[in-house]
Parts: sequence; structure tokens; C-alpha cells
Amino acid sequence: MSTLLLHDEESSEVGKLADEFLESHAVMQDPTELSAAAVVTAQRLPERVREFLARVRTEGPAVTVLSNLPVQEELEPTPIGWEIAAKLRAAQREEMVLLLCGAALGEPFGWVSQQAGRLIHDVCPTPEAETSLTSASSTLALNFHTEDVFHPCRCDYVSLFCLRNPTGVGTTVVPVTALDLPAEIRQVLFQERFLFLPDDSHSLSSLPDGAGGPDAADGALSSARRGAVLFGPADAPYLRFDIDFMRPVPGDREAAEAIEAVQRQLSTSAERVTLAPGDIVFLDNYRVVHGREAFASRYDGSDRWLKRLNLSRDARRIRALTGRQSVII
Ligand SMILES: O=C(O)CCC(=O)C(=O)O
Ligand SMILES: [Fe+2]
Repeated sequence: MSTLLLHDEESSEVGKLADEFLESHAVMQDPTELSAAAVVTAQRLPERVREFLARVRTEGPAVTVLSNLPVQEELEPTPIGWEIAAKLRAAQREEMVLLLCGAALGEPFGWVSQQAGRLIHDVCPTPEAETSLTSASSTLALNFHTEDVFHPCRCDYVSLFCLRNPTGVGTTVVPVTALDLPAEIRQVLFQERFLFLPDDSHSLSSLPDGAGGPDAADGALSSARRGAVLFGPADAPYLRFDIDFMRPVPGDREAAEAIEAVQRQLSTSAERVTLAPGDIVFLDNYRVVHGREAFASRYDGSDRWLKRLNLSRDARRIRALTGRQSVII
């Protein structure tokens, strides 16, 4: 992991840029325009931040943290779920800080099917979702996963901006380099013997280009996408994995065993990143899987609260693959 600790002057520069951006673009509702404007304005972030993120983009460290970013002292209470956060436009200034920093690394985009097509998401514990398989969970740990594992346009980096984390709940991370598997299993993992499914944070009816289907397990399975777990260079592969939302191709025992072998190794290799308010972590979604420890939610306004933004290295690739012009795909 690599961290850049911002000096206080740099932090206030970022805050000022976020205020300015918010003022001039608050009325800009179109996420595609907002994403493009952020990429341009990100050029005015402090030089050390831009350089640091350029190194990340050129296959630098797979887990990186920007630290000491501004979070308002008078931050509102943690909302009880993303829908309330969206209605209240909670922590809009922090959203702009994340949008600008993220836009120095990639092009911000979102999903029509996730958090009602918002560009920037709220990650906070939500009543009734405590044991769900989504980031709104709390008492159930979130298993290691590739973000949006089902889709070829999944993000290159997922970024999380911590606004509150009073009990030091850890984000868990495992790099693909931690996998040390026998050659026979690796060979299976490199083959397209796996089905990847949309996770429960997506409303199936509005998934992009045919990935959705009837809201039933069988329906989701029938719309699953086939692919490999390991891909790219044989000696430095990329990884695509989410035990909860993948299956072996029906009847493929070897593929099933390979999934179990990977999951076993991931569970013994977890690293922990404890985000503090003012930290943004950028997770390389091709080179690490991530998850989150279990914790007790309180729903008293003091719960853990993150903002999340998906980043693509090339939004044109998304347009070419989905046929949509918007960055909300
Ligand atoms: O809460 C965390 O630390 C990670 C949650 C997560 O996996 C996500 O929001 O994509
Ligand atoms: Fe995630």
C-alpha cells in the first residue's frame, strides 16, 4: 500500500477547488457533463496529488490512499441508507472532493441499476440490510469481491472516501499476487469456465445491455456472463472473483474446486486498511479484491460513512461496449 499524506495547505487547496466546483457546477445535473468537467478541473489539484495518481495509473501500487483530505467539521449525521442520503444531498462538498480526486485518476461513471443511477454513492449501514450481500450491510462481513464482477465495463478503480469510521472498521484487501496455486488450478482459472452474476446492489430490471433478467435466482443465472477468473499476462495476471456472485459452469467440478481453492487462499491472505475521516482509498479492481469486516450499526447518526465512486480508465470503451452515451450505464 502506498499513502500520500497531504499537507494542510494542500488539503485546503483541495477544499477550495471543491467549493468552487460545487458553486459553478451545482446546477449541472447531467452526470456525463459533470464527470467530464471534473476531469478538466482535476488538472488544478495540487501537483503532488496529480503526480501520485499518475503513478497509480501506470500500474503503480494496487492499493493507494490519499490522506488528510478535507471533511467539514459540521458534517451532518450519517444518513440511514443511501436513499435518505440522496434526498438530503448529504455531504455534497465531500462528494466533490472525491469526484475531483477520482477524476485525476480515471473517468467517473455509474450504473443505471445502482443507487438510482447516481454518480457518487453512499456507503452506510442500513436498517434491514445488516446481513445483506451489499455495502449497506454491517453485522455480516462483506466477502472479498471484484467490484461489479459481472460486467466487462466494471471499474478499473473503486474509490472510497471515508467521512466517519468511529470504531475503526477495516476494509479488507487481497492482491492477486497473494495467490500461490498449483499449476493445474491456475490453468483452470485462466479458462472461461465461470459464470459471473450481477450482485444484489443492482436492480435487475434496469441492468445494462441484457445483463438483467427476471428477479429470481434462475433468471439471474440465465443472464450470467461467462468468463475466466485469471486473465492477462500469465506471470502477472489480473483477477475477477466474487464468491457470492459467481458459479462454475454447470457440471464443471474442476471449476468448482478452483473457486474454493481461491477463496481459501484469499481468506488467509487478507490485509486490512482502516480508513480514517479524510482518507480516500483507490483499489485497483483488476489487481486486488476487497471486502469489509463485520461491525455493529447504531443508527444514531454516528455510524461509519463512506462515499464511493467508480472510475474507468477509458469511458469510450464503456460506450463502445454498451452502446450508451451517458457515463451512467
Ligand atoms: O465498506 C467498505 O470498506 C467497502 C465496501 C465495498 O466493498 C464497496 O462499497 O464497494
Ligand atoms: Fe466493493
